[in-house]
Amino acid sequence: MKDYAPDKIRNVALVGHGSSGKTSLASALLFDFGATGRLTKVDKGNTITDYEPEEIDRKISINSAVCFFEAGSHRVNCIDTPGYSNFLWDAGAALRAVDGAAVLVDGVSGVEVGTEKVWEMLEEVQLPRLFVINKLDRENASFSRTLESIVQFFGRQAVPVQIPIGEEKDFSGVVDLIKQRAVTFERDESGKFREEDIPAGLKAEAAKKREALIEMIAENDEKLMEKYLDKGELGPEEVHIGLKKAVFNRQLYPVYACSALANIGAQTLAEGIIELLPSPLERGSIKATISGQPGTVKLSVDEPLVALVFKTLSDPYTGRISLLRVYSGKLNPDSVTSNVTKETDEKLGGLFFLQGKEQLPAGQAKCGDIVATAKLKVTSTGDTLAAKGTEVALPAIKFPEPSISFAIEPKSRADEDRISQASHRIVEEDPTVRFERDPDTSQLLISGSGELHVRIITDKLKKRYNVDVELKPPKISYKETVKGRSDVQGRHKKQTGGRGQFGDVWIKMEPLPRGQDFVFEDKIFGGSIPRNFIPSVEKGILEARKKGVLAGYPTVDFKVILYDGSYHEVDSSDIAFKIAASKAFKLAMREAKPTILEPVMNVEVYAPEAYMGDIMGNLNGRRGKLQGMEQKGNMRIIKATVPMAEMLDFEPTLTSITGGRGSFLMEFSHYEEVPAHLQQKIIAEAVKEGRVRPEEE
Ligand SMILES: Nc1nc2c(ncn2[C@@H]2O[C@H](COP(=O)(O)OP(=O)(O)OP(=O)(O)O)[C@@H](O)[C@H]2O)c(=O)[nH]1
Ligand SMILES: [Mg+2]
Repeated sequence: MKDYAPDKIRNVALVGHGSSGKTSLASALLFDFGATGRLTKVDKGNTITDYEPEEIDRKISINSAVCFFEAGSHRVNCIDTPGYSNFLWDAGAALRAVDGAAVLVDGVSGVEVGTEKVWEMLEEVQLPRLFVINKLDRENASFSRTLESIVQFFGRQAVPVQIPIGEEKDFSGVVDLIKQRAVTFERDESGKFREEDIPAGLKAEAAKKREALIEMIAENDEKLMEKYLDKGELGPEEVHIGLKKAVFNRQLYPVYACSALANIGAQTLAEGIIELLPSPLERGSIKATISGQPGTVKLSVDEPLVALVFKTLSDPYTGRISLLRVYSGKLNPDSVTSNVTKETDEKLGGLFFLQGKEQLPAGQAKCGDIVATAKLKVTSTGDTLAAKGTEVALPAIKFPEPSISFAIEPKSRADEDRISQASHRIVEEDPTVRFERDPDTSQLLISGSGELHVRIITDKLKKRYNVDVELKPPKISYKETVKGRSDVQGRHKKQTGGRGQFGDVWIKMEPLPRGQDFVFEDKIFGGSIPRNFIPSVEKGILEARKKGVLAGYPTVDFKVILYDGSYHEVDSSDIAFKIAASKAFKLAMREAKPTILEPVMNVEVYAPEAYMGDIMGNLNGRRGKLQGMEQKGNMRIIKATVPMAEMLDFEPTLTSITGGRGSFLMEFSHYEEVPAHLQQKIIAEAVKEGRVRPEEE
């Protein structure tokens, strides 16, 4: 394979809301530049970057996938990232491997909730970026309306460098405002194009838009501004350099027009990626911690090795594959590097470039390259590998906490035996999944960032690891607390021949504000309970509080004051006081108006205005409380808090209300009391599950 110097490499992530066309765009680029022999399609399940069975089945991207194409003297490494909210964290990790991003926006829907989320992630890593308005061939697509929505959300720095020729079924190419030419594509998906003069009908608009673009470029550079004011125009070189600089400094975000599916506009976009996004060398440097101090790493082939593991793939056959971005220096196959994050050495095996799942041997990797290596021993996603003796650690990659749990039941004994190894493998690849045992029911719980996420994990368990499990309904993490005060005695006395058991405590219980968990206060004076037994009382309560008296859920937000008791010279013991305390806890809780708390989520719904009434009505029915409304362009944003238990089936409902034009995100907010009539149901359920017995003492 041809060797590309770092200044000839571009590393770009394709990011955007779910279904905006990232994978289709990657397919078009790979085909147009000869990396594939045919135009692959998401709907045919044959794309290079959606190769996992779970992706092909569902026609969505679940994992970021690396691919590349060679365009003239340049090599462009593309990371096709997932846009669906459950998997957006993986797009965030991919941003750590690239020097720029293309943000895709659906030309019919405009900016959606996922667009905003990827934008936040881009802001965090401060990457240069451009916009691609995609799907311009679709009915109701509009470049100008979508641009308006982009400007409303992200500011007037989003500036078109193209205008479309034709729209909807007539979309056939673009007018390039920079090079002042028209590029029209064949309508047969071949990607063949002709360069022509700007069509007469678009000349006036193109001239106006070009002037606006040149003004924006000049605005960001004093010298160019002077020249522009003087001459009323800028030379081609000045436009190029000025625009490139403004993109690099995130002062401008060029906007492109495209239909990935019809293969129109992908090549003109590739030109933009190569000409306007920075090479690894142009990026200059990145932040890092060097010997414990904040510092920067210079991006150069001649510096010592610094590389980031931004993703791990795990396969039952090939084992573990680590994907690396080399930021500085060179990486040789079979060399020993230092895993700075884990403070130990790591020996590498062979190196290869990835074209989707295909592995192409790489002789060496260097500054700017994205490579993979198999079977690293200690290294996991987010680790920095550096030359031995260098103490450079790149910032860690952030992963979200899971927000939903389901109980799973292995279908057979054999499945049960295999699950532990399989779950280990899955977590290695996807650090946002958790496998845990519920301490109360000893059921195995699987937690992830959404129902789809969890369903995909169970698919993986079955298809890749041959573990068949049944997914039970999701578990809501209820908690119990008290609303009133109580004052009770807990007494444990047993006399069965020989030495007896005796413990006796008096406690008061009172509620604490939400989020304060638990406080134990010792107010024993005058030795009614000897000091050495007091820790046993506390322990007894700590153990007992794991299960509330209503439905057996953990208890929170209350205080226990131990203020009196009695003991027996011979029969009192640690265990007797623990039991007495546990009895006292249950009594106290029963008498202090116990109640059940439920997790409440912050929910943000994005949808066109027309659907607002229906969405609000629906959220109302889910016990939602409206927190605010915003308008951005033709999009309305509803912010509400809604109990998690009511949100489990919101997604299909929203899709059906809005015909797929609405989107939403949710995250945990706080705990709140469950209304009384619903508490009865939770209690009945707990009795059925054997979590509590109705007459339990
Ligand atoms: N009409 C039209 N359909 C498109 C275009 N681009 C993509 N699609 C369709 O939109 C759907 C989603 O396309 P994908 O390429 O999978 O979108 P994505 O952004 O990769 O989606 P995720 O990875 O799941 O976030 C598929 O059915 C595509 O065929 C386009 O330019 N025009
Ligand atoms: Mg995709």
